[in-house]
Amino acid sequence: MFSDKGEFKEAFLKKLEMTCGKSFSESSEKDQFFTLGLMIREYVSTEWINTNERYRVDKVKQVYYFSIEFLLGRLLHHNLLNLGIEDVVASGLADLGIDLAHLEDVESDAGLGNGGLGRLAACFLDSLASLNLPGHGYGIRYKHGLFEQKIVDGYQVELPDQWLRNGHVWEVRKADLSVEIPFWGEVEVREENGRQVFRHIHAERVTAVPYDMPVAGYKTDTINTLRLWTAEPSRYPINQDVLKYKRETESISEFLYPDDTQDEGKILRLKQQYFLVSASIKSIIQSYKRQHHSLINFHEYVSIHINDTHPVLAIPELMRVLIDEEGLGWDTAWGITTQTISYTNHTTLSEALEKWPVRIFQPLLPRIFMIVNEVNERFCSDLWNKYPGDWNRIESLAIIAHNQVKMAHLALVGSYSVNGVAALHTDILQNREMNHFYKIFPEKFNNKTNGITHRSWLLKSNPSLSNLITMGIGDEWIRDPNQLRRLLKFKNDSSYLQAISDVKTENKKNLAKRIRAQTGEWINIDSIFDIQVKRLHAYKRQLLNILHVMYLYNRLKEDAHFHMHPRTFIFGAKASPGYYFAKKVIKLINSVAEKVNKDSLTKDTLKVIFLENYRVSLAEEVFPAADVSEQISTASKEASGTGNMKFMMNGAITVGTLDGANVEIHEKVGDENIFIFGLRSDEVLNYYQHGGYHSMEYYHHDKRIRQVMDQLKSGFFPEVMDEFEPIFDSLIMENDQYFVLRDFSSYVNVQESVGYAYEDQKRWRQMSLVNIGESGHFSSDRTIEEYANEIWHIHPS
Ligand code: 26V
Repeated sequence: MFSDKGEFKEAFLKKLEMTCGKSFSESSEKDQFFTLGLMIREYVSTEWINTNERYRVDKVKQVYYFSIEFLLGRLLHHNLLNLGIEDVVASGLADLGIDLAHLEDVESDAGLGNGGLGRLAACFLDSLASLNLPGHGYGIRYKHGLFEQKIVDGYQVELPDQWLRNGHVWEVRKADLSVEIPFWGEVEVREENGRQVFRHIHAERVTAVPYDMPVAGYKTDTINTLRLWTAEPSRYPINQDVLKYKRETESISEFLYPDDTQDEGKILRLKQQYFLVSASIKSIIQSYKRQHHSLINFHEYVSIHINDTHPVLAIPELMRVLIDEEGLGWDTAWGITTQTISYTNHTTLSEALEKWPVRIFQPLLPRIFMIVNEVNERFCSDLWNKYPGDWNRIESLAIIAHNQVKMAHLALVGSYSVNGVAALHTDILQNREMNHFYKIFPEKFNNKTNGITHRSWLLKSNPSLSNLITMGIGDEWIRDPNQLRRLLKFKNDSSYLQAISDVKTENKKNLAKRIRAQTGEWINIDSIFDIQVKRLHAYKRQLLNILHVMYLYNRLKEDAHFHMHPRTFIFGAKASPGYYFAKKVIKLINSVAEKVNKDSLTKDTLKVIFLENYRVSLAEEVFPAADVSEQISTASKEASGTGNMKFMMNGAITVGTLDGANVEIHEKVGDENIFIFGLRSDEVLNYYQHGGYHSMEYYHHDKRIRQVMDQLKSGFFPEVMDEFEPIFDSLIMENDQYFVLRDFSSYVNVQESVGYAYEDQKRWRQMSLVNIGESGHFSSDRTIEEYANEIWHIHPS
């Protein structure tokens, strides 16, 4: 059906009539998209079944990646590429007068994630399948993913995301594989044959219904599964408010939580977490039992990976199943569990570490709480033997303390592997944040530097560059991204460098066109496209970037001789709805944009653009068009970053601090091909530990800073009088926790050298080439191979 264009067209037209009940001439783009999607899903179904059959018959060890987020974006083009049918489909459709690119635009983003953590999960699924590894994702099918962002008068406004409005063509509902999840109620304890037996009674039951999506590897036979759960009512209770029950159950899979400081106390979020792990473990055990008689060797065939602590209740839930349902003793169950579960930590920010009040946890999950309590007691008693009398240490390591359940501690105790996501991050975990645990369980700790799938972030999103690469070194790099290093031989080949630069210009034109359509702004293609796209957080320091823009504006206004290469500063960022400071920064960026872009003196040199509703599908247009990648977090705060890798792979040059994976990017490309500035992580941590930073001094001693800071309060933005005072206060009165002013001067200097470097186009193009050539290391194929070999012990099948 997809091997021959004629056959494809015929099948497409027939399918369209059958599914939409319309003739081709009456059909809409939506109909056509849906038809094509269905055809693809049916096309993979045989291989999908075969893959599962192979795993089952060969009893291969499989990994299940539990994640509260999967940020997939759109899948049409992705699937066409991986299945190797893009050309047939595109040309077949073209014959029918359909532009494939238009059909792609019909698809909504599956935005079931906040940012890096959720996108990492999506990249991992692609690498697992492409490497023929038996690995599946388990998550929640949120009715509403991350909110849609509108900018109104420069302010962020949130609208609910409606990605399921037109259905989701890639999924298959499997109601027969539903499982029931109990909440609330009590635990009844009885003695049976000299053994304590636990029964969860009077519970409120919710049905978890799986929706499966095929995950096709790049030109392989492997089709893995992403299983997303939906919450539905179980049997309706008699004599109760049926509508209320329906509403309450369905609310579990209604919304993705936007990461938020006020997480504390949100029962629904804890419900979501237990819902995910309980449903997933039940389903894994069901299929495991179809192949094996006993659960004793479970860990030899199953690895469960928890993406951050959100799914950490997998630990007590697996214990519960093994003990209460399978009749194993505590020690046996604990042995199996702690050889099954592995855990990735994605942040050291204390405000992001999950803690649940016992008063919420215990009534909602009474049996799970008992198990966590038992785990805690046993762990504390081990600690007591190891550190007799050291109460302070025991208190700080306990899983339950001060009436709170600490999810990271549970993960550390109940798993066999704990990894950070970049070398620096792992180092900080081991030697600082989790040092006490590292001393107890040194063998558990390891590093797995993040990666991105080069198939999505280069092959798919930047076809012109991909073609050029293939022309230069053949197409082996698609299977083996390390081959990209072979590009380095073109370092002195001016025609190849020119061609790379031409591709960049073409991509910049495309982005400029979109910006023009959305904002009405004309962008100078010869300006440096300087881009910062990521969630808005104080530690990521979008503020440093925009304050620098204000400084440049001042220079241009005050000094007729001031020279700078024209620059377009592009931002894209969503702020968590309750994050007051982050929203102020968005408003500031938009106010600066308004002022700078209108000023006839500066508008040809300086432009500021805020891209509304930054999301995966927009990201795919942004990275290929970047000259400069802004990775300017306060050192020690960004666990890894993955946007940094996407920019690098598309030939942008990083302006960054030595934070997260920037450190490793720097090691790969060398000093000459990156712009490093600012405090180092040990300097930052030193300041936190010993004090010594007084932001006020920088305000007084650096008149560039003083001018910009005063403009936040004066009539610089006439229509918003005291709007930015909270920003001023956080920098001056609250002593600037993120060292924005401390790093300002260093940032100004490095940005000046960026401008000079760009004007030496030969040098710039060489830098760009080196970045592309060295980016293969940051493919998630490398990352996944490390996880497979060193943590999961799974093999290609
Ligand atoms: C959550 C919160 C919630 C409370 C307010 C502050 C805050 C700050 C950060 C987070 C994110 C926690 C987990 C996370 O998404 N980490 C990201 O994971 C990426 C994939 O490993 C990594 O590249 C990013 O550096 C890391 O921030």
